[in-house]
Amino acid sequence: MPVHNADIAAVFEQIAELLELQGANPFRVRAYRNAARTVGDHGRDLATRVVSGEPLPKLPGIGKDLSAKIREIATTGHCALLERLHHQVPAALTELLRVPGLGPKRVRALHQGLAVNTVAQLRRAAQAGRIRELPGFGAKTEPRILQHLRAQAAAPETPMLLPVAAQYAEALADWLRGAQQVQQLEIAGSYRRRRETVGDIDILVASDEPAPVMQRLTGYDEVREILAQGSTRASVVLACGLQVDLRVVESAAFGAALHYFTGSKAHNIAIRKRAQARGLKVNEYGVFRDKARVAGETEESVFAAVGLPWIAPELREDRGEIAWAARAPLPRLIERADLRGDLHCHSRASDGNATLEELAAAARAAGLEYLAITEHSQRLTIAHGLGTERLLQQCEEIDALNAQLDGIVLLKGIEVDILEDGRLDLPDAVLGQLDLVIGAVHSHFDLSPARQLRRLMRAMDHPHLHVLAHPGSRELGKRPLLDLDWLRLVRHARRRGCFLELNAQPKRLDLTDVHARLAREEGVLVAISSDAHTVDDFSNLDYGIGQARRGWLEAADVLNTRPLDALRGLLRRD
Ligand code: DGT
Ligand code: CA
Ligand code: CA
Repeated sequence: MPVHNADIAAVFEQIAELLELQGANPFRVRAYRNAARTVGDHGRDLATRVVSGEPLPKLPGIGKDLSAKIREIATTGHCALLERLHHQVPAALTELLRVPGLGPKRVRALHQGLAVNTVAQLRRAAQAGRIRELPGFGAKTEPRILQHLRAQAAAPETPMLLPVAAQYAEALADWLRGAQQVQQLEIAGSYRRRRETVGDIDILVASDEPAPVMQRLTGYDEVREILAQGSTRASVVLACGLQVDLRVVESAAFGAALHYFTGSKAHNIAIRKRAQARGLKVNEYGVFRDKARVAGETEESVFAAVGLPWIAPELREDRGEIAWAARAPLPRLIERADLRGDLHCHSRASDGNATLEELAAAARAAGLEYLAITEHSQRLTIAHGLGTERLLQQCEEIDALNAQLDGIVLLKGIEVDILEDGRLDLPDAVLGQLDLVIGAVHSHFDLSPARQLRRLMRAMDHPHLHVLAHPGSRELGKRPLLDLDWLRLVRHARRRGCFLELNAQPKRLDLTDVHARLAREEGVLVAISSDAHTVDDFSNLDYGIGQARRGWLEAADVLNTRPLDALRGLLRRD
């Protein structure tokens, strides 16, 4: 069974959690967590290299010990350290870490003080009012825990993040392309629409002879279960839990099938209605007038048959794209090559794991002309946030580095914490010396909607704040979007000359597609930023672009498509 980077990353992440629960040295924990991120984000399968005898590439933060673990996992599929930790730490304890407000320290306190090892025991302890007796736990914790457990029971399982699904889907697609008689192959569905999470993978193949590709799918060694199998369609479940639907059609119907299986369902239904009004029928085999197929070989032909230009997959959500396309040109959606810079990243000075030089080189290699260094500020002690002194020292380092760098300019920035009342975590005099100030919320996510809005608006009132970073504070699968009046927030940003970030970390993608579109409509520029913590993280930008396209953004709607001079002009706030 091949091991993917995501599998190795998952092992390291589990090790980090278990070590944390044991109260291990925080540096050791951080090393595993950073390694998980580095490996997970790495573009090529490390296991393939190990198995084929190639040396591992030099990866930041991955020394001898971690390299040996990567080899171990790649060749055996196991990790002895993880297994040892599993024996030492009750397995269900890691589940308790998913409960908001419960970090490793508190989980350990629950375990040691109340013998709470499982979610069920946690619920009983909360119901019995025993948790408030533990030192460090307030009376508010119990209702919060119970509320979370109720919500969790009601919520469906979290779907897979797009880049994780991509690792499995692209590897499988490559394998299937090796089958005889495959004329065309596309991954359709929510994956092609670049949705932030995908439920399952839909693969579409054009072929006059379906049997070889069907056999190649069921013979794939990651297939765990075959759910359904016919002569032209199959559904399987991969070892990672991801379901894959394969459909094989003749070339003459490929465009129609691609359109149908790309969806969304709501978009398809709207197209079908439009076709009906013209006396046409649309299905996955083509567009038909009576019995005659009038279109179907390409997607363009399908759209043209119903009087429309081709609509990019990212727009196909039945959010007005059809009516728009019928009367006016659709936006020219932004592309990755339009980005000239990146306005959010972290070096080793806070919680990243690369040096300034390494980040600069990686950003330049990613085709960028400028990169803002935006460490965390002092309040965020777990992320080694910078106070005034360390920040000013970093500014000097950046000046010195810029004097040597070629082809890229580093900007002096900060990701300053927005405090509970909307004040910023560093003095004005310091913020005023920087090229770029982005502000972000990292605490007090549960204020009332009105107070939360006031907090963010007050932060934007601040004369030095340029960009509101990850404005919705969500983490997919972990923390929902802030409950806010988004229209008021966006309009306030426009009034104040602030910009809104679309944080491109795959677990954030915040602004969401809908809110990015709102920003465009209200005339607020969006910064698409990687929030890189490692040199590999500039690949996040691809996912940010996907989300921006889902939000109808053009290059002109995005702050960091501007040349550096123009950017500096826009950052002047008077
Ligand atoms: P997912 O997998 O939940 O992330 O989302 P999708 O959009 O990939 O949905 P999926 O895999 O259930 O179906 C793939 C596409 O097939 C979907 O986007 C549109 C099309 N489709 C599925 N069921 C229907 C249907 O009942 N009517 C129509 N018109 N299209 C459908
Ligand atoms: Ca799907
Ligand atoms: Ca499907």
